[in-house]
Amino acid sequence: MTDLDVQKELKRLTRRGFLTAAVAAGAGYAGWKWLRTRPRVEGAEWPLRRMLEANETLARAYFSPDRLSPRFEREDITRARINGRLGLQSPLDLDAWRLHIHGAALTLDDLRQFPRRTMITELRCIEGWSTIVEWSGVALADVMARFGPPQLPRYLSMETPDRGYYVGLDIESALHPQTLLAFEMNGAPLPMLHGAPLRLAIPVKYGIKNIKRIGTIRYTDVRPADFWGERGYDWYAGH
Ligand SMILES: Nc1nc2c(c(=O)[nH]1)N[C@H]1C(S)=C(S)[C@@H](COP(=O)(O)O)O[C@H]1N2
Ligand SMILES: [Mo]
Repeated sequence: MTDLDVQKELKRLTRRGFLTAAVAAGAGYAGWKWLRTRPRVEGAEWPLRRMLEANETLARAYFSPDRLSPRFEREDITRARINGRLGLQSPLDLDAWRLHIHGAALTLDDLRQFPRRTMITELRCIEGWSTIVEWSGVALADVMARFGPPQLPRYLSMETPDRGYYVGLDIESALHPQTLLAFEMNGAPLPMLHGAPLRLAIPVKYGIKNIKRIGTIRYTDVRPADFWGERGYDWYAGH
């Protein structure tokens, strides 16, 4: 499939999914009730879930580690916006913080030993807005190569130290060259509400996967729990 075909197909499927919902809604309360009483599949009524699954299949087919998310210039950087404080409410002692990964407990200085990476990319929220941000940190793939099993499993999960927020990632997206463990944002240390001391910057995914204040990274072959995935959003959340 060419880019254009994929874009068209995605549009068509999305439209069809929305149409199912719109028809149900248009039929008035009865229709809405019908939609809302469809059996739930992983947290969403099936017509909606079918749409999300179609999107995931296409996004996966479309996904390639060589496909880079658009990069921007310094002058494109927009005013930062704070969204989502789940897992950020408990007090955090920055000196005591560690990244727990594959039996290791790493400090920020340990992470700084990896090659430094900087990128200016779009952070796109499913709510419909986006910001352009400069992120600096290290490639998650580099850290995984050092702190991970020789044979990588299919998934990886990340959670905040208090487990108030958690995301699941397919291993391909985790290994993507633009997937960073970021400790700086727009040229300054990561502010608290943007996820200090360490967050995920993953422009191939929607904002929901860009977890702030990472405490633990785990490897697994079982599709991991995902905060918004459990609440009916697309688990894959690629765009
Ligand atoms: N720990 C944590 N990380 C999170 C969230 C959250 O609620 N808690 N919200 C997510 C959502 S929905 C978005 S859009 C981005 C927003 O990042 P920002 O606040 O740095 O703009 O963070 C993501 N990471
Ligand atoms: Mo978001």
